[in-house]
Amino acid sequence: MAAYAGNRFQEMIQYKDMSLLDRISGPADLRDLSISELRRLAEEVRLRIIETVQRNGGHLASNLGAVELTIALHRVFESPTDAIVWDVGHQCYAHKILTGRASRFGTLRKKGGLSGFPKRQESEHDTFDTGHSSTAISSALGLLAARDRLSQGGRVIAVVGDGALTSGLSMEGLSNAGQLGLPLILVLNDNRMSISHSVGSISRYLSKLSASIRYQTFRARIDALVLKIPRIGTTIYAFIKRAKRAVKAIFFKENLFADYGFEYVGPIDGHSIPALIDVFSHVRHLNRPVVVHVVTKKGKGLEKAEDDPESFHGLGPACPDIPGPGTSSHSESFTSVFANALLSAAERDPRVVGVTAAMGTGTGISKLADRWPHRAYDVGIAEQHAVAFAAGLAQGGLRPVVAIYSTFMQRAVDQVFQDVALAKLPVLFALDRAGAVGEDGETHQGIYDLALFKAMPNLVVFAPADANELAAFMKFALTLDQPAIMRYPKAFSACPATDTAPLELGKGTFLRKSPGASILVLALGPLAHSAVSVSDALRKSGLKIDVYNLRFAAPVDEAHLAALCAPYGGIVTLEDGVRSGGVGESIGAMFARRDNRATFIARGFDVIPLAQATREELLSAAGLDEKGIARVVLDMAQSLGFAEPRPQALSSRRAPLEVQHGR
Ligand SMILES: Cc1ncc(C[n+]2csc(CCOP(=O)(O)OP(=O)(O)O)c2C)c(N)n1
Repeated sequence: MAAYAGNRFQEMIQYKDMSLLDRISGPADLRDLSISELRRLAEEVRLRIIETVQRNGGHLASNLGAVELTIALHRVFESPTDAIVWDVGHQCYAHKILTGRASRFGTLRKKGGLSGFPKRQESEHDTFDTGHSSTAISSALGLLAARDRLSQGGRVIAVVGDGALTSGLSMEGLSNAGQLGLPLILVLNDNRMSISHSVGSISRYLSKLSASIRYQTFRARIDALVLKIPRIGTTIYAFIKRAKRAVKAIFFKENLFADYGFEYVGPIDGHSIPALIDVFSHVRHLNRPVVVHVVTKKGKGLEKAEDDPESFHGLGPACPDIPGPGTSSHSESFTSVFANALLSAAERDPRVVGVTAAMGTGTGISKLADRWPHRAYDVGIAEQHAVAFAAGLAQGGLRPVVAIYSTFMQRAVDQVFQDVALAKLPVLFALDRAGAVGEDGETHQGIYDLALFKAMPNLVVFAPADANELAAFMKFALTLDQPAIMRYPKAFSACPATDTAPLELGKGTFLRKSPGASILVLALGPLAHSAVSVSDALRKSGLKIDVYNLRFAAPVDEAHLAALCAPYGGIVTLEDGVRSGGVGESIGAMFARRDNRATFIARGFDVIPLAQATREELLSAAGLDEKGIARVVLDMAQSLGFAEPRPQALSSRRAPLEVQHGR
């Protein structure tokens, strides 16, 4: 607590014993509370969020900003009959706390614990499972259309941030909502921030619109003053009220949302519980689509988060990150290696520019922006646009580097295919957070990119094993006359000085090779270094395991790979992605085509939603940690007659995701 707490929170601790939260078992309990009790409840909820995020990590600033809004929504609407749809879902902590999950809130983002995002499996109050941005208007509208068709009651409320609104998907939803005219309630939670400052014309437009909040405050003061005038005060007040309505009508005609076919109410102070309750109580009776524009402060109530909402958007858990395999205290995150490599590339080549979709800091593009603001484009939460835009940049003669998290790149699969790959344009994609991602859970895992992109024409797919390879590939890719993807995890890189073999398109490199070795591990990305650690450990007990770093998932020089695999009796592939459609499956198919009869095992993730846990826990469950790799090669060596029965400690458990293709 101490690290975060301002004075206000120290005071709150004093009345923690008389917790109002303990009296809330569901949203209905909010209806018995007075406004001052609701305000106190907001403080308690804030404290609970801060304490938990400090321990477990998670989204802090967005959640602190949405506390009063959440309380007012649950006070007025009757969830789950009235469905609340949270866009992205990263701001749903207060909602979770108020909908019967306060006692489990300490398990947030832990393996087997509460998700950091809405999850239908967790509660009937969670309408959709989310994590990716800008879907709420569309999915809420669909739900409303279904309810309308099936003559079911209940209001549907979409809560969308100003950042999420900038996405094309939100605009598509707005357009369709205006067309259908169903009574969708769209709460626009405008804090002027995405993760960084909101960008783009829509954002500028919202700022202009919000400027009128000053007008409303001024008006409220005038009202109060006028009412104090003896005798004629009430008459003047009634006159002003009529005039105000007229002013309001003129103002709203100019409104973008009105043009889309929505009623518009706002802007409203999103931290004033009575104002929010008042407006929600009115709009719940409307029979047309309505936008309630709410202005909030990201990080509200916590000084540091209010001052620097970007740094407090998402926080890691209290314990330091556990370094990846083979790392030393000098190791660096892949993200940081990428950011520096991009700077060097930009220094060498003035055609190099960077593109990010609202993730400048997370991807490292912000480093380029700091140095050359005009060579870094933040396009907002608009992955599809980012890719098509990069196609244009490349067609125009630049060398764009587009940095997007693996999971969010799923949004732009078709733009990668049509606008970049088919057109063979030299765009370099840097997919950060590839592989098992961890605590953000199912929606954020980066395990599908290999299967999605490796089958696309002209597209090189590369996975650096370490920092050296990432930097080398940046140089290499920017000399290619074709597009390339480079995918790497949120992890620290091992940087052994030994791996300096030059890059050759479609070929990998041996990291361990000894005469007479009977088993070969083919590994993609940083798992190659885990395999090296295992190989070195087993060598001490006399077992020789060779390790080949595949480097490329596409293209693969099949003849070269087949020839180097030929001498081995057993082959294991390792990849930090789904096995189906992955490199292991392709290599297995190649062996079948070429009649390679080695015993073959492909390790990777099954095609089942990969739930939240630490990255280490996820790799371990899939048999992709050092212990799991040792287990599989020892098993194989034993079945091939090259090893003594393995020690008990290793034989206790077989990884559940393993496939045997022994022939
Ligand atoms: C498709 C997609 N791209 C990027 C992200 C990463 N992301 C999570 S929250 C967020 C900012 C959302 O801003 P806003 O909607 O204004 O909500 P706020 O955090 O400001 O409350 C971003 C970019 C995402 N979740 N989904």
